[in-house]
Amino acid sequence: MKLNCRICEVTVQPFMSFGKMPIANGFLTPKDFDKEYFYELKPGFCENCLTFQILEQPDPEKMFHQNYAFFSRTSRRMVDHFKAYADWVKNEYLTTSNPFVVEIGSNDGSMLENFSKKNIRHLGIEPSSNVAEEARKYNVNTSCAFFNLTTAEKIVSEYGEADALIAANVMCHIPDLHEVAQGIDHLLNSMGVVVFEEPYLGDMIKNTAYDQIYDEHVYIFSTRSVKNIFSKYGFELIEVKPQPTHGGSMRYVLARNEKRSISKSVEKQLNYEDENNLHLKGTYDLFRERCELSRKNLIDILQKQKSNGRRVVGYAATSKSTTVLNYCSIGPDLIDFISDTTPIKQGKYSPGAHIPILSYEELRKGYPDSLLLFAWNHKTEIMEKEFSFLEKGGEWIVYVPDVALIRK
Ligand code: DWN
Ligand code: SAH
Repeated sequence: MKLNCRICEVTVQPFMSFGKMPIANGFLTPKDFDKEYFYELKPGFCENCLTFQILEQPDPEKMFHQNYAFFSRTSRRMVDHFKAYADWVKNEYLTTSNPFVVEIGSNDGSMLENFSKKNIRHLGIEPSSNVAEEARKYNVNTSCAFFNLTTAEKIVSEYGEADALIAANVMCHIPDLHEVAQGIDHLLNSMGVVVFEEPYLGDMIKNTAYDQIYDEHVYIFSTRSVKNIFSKYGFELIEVKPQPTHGGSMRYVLARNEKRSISKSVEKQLNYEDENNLHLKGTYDLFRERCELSRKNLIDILQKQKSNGRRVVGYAATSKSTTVLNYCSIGPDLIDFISDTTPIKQGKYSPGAHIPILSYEELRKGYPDSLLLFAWNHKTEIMEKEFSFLEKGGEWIVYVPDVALIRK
């Protein structure tokens, strides 16, 4: 089948396939097992516009709806991070007398509540109605919609132009970035800025963090790809700032051409990407080989645990874990259950692999021999919370950057 780049439309061949995948956040009950939806997860790298992307994606409405399972507030450190992010945007870019800021993918309002508390005019655009409803409990003005040109037109007619469009972990979820760029162009005033941060391609490749690839993440951006995409719409990249969040992210700042000065950070990051061969196809062939090795090592470790009669429980039913469990064919034979703090996931089963999801309280009733860390991006926060697990002789199984056991 001929597949085209979503950005520049040249033909792109997938460099690997992770096989058939379910909806990453499609937690389900046994009555729905036989109707479960699958698509083929196959990433490709466009050598023309240098954008890393998945070549088949389920319709957005299948992923983002009234039962969306991810709530940003499940990580205390992310809540702190969003406060610092919001303060930074305010200090750097909201310098007019009555600024207006729009966030897309505002989820449960963890970012925008920081503007709301300061009485700054704001609006969240969030298509998943359950998380949008949660945001309203924090006095966050939220509209339930997908961001596109039509949404931007409605915002401008109701509120006027915006000083900043901000986002975290959502730009990489939207297949039609041409519409997004047109919407942004319509929405922002002449000095307006776009600020967003997303998982960074350089970190994903360096750490073999293949679980960043799943249905919602249609793109994994590099500095070069972001610069290319938005340059078609009269926006230039004026700053990049690496972030430690979600296992390695990048914050991008864009402004209309020649309106603001360009920081040296952009050139520096572009050089880093060239030095690390992010523009070359061969990099992705090597990545595929490391994914295959990671899969082999993880299955080996879990099978050894099983043959030694050791009990393994998964820690956090992340979206990322759906790729790992299905790519490695890990099921309830190897993992007893996955513990997760999100009520909407509890009592259900993991997508595809059908491992039971139980509450955190269930885990605390009696630690297993081993915990498989699916939320490796929140390792610091989780290790602090679970220090007694290692003290009591437990061991962590981790797989990013390498498959390994952590013991006291
Ligand atoms: O881009 C996205 C990021 C921001 O969030 C989305 N596409 C979906 C989601 O990805 P994820 O599910 O991989 O996110 P996290 O933040 O790695 O995982 C959150 C899950 O982990 C939640 O279900 C809660 C759970 N968790 C837990 O059980 N105990 C998290 C922490 C920190 C904990 O201590
Ligand atoms: N910004 C939050 C949530 C990230 S999860 C955080 O970083 O924690 C991605 C979010 O983007 C979901 O809440 C999803 O419903 C939303 N989303 C998906 N497509 C969107 C679109 N086209 N416009 C706006 N939001 C979208």
